[in-house]
Amino acid sequence: MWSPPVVMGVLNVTPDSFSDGGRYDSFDAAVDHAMSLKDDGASIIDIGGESTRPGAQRVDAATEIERVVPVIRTLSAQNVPTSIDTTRAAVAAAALEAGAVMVNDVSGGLADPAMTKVVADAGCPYVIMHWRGHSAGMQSLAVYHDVVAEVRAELRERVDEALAAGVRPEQIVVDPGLGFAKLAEHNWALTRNLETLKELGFPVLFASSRKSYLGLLLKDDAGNPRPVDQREAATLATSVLAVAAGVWGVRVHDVKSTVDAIKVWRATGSPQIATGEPKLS
Ligand code: PMM
Repeated sequence: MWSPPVVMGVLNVTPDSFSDGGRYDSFDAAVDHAMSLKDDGASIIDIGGESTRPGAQRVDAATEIERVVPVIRTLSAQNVPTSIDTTRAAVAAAALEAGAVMVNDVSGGLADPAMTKVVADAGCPYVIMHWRGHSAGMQSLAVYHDVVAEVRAELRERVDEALAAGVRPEQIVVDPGLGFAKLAEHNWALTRNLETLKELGFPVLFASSRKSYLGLLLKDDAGNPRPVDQREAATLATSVLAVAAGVWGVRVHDVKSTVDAIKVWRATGSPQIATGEPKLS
């Protein structure tokens, strides 16, 4: 169940995330949804208590902890593996204490210098995503000469800093951070060049699910982007392409269709199965 490709189910316990914001911000709704993601075949449930959509305002750490910890604790008691989606060391520490088994830091340690120590001490898998700044102003940072080379180099810096803080190489997963300080053209270039990111030597996580560049691709004749709830086929297409390119995992909202699509890909007997740590088992 844990072997690559890992399917990470998204659960945002927030009132304002771009896709599922406001749907699972009560404890019961969040736990129910996590259980259904698990039944659909998710390897792990990625739980966030702060929206990272472009332009989002921040909440404080106490609010984030209040939102995620009871859900993580309940799921852990039922043996449902969870990861904590946060940029804050205090939130990561509280989530790990409540039973989370992985830290997903969209800032790759940039937002909070204390994060790498928490992860090093926990010894858990650590997702280092490419990031240039908090959501409120991040799209003004989407300026690149060569996006693939720059994302790779900036991820390398984050990885080196994590290693210097005592994180072990086998804990690390890297993620290109689609949509974070990136325009559509940057996301497509990164998708086309996953091989270059794999050359960093770490498993790659790919997270395109329902993102706005897919809405732009599928815009109608009047130029209106495809609404968030109608981007599932495009999400599946990109996720399967990424799996076929050898990523370690995909982070998605619709786990069931992703698991089905990966079964289709597997049936082709493709040799491109990602290998390596972390094994999450
Ligand atoms: N995107 C979002 C949130 N967390 N984590 C990783 N590792 N990679 C991502 O691309 C990523 C993330 C934003 O999407 P959401 O609001 O649907 O969770």
